[in-house]
Amino acid sequence: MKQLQGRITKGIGGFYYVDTAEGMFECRARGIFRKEGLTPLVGDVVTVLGDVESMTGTVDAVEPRKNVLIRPPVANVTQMAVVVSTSNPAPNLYLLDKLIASAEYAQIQPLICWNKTDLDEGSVYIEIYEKAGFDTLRLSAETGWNISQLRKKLKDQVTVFAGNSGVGKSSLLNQVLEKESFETGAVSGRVDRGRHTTRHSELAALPGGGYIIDTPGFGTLDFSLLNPQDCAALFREFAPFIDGCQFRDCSHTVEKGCCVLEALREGKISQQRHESYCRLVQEIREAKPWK
Ligand SMILES: Nc1nc2c(ncn2[C@@H]2O[C@H](COP(=O)(O)OP(=O)(O)OP(=O)(O)O)[C@@H](O)[C@H]2O)c(=O)[nH]1
Ligand SMILES: [Mg+2]
Ligand SMILES: [Zn+2]
Repeated sequence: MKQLQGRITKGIGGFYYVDTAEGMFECRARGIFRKEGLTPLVGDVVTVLGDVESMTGTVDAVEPRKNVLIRPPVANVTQMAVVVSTSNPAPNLYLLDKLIASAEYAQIQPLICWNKTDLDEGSVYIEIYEKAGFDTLRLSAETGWNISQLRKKLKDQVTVFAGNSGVGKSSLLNQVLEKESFETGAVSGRVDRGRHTTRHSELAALPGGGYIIDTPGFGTLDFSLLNPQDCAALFREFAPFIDGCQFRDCSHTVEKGCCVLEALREGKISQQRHESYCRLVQEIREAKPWK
């Protein structure tokens, strides 16, 4: 038996698949974890006691986690690639803004990936996000345009790919890996069937270092820990104006003399981003009327 460091890439039916310098080990978790109420997660950095002949072993220890995402359940994510298509389906900017906010909330770097630029350039939308200061890529999984740029951004990061169904997350990942690792599917009919082409979360190792995670497209996020007054901090381009706002309890939605609203009028903050902000505040207020 040999002690090895590795990363859990997949968990299925009580087995954990751990990527190590000596290859992939199929492991069981040590019984003690269950007693302690600890479930190893995809993304965990672990110590394995492994048998190199059979490539099987046990997960013996889990390193402290830097963060944990609930949906998908993944640990130690460093970057969220928020994928949005310029066309087919048309961009859902509220979902995009919510995904960005959830990345900011989890202190994960957002990377906005505009896919399907072969169908539509999408410049009107893209410029909003560039101006707001986000790392933004124009891509096409169909033609392979800018995939090398995407590879550079993914190097040595643990990147989760998020975005609604049909935007091309799996297609982009297949391009990055230069093989058909992930199942893709046609856009039409998905909603009717009520299911996604991608159904579980799994880390894939990148040849140059780093991991990527495909996720089933999702349209809802867990903001249950978030209060309305925390939302403004999740819209990074508001920051310089929030500090200047003279009202301590300003919601930055309707108040006269609000610096954020002033910046909005002057075009320093985009109308569309501020609308998403107001909608998110409203959504959280409705979910938590006591706040
Ligand atoms: N024209 C064009 N079509 C694309 C592009 N990328 C993906 N597609 C197509 O869009 C459809 C959906 O792609 P998927 O990669 O399965 O989308 P997904 O985001 O993984 O979807 P879920 O797994 O359901 O969340 C497929 O038919 C792809 O061929 C692109 O850049 N341009
Ligand atoms: Mg997919
Ligand atoms: Zn204000």
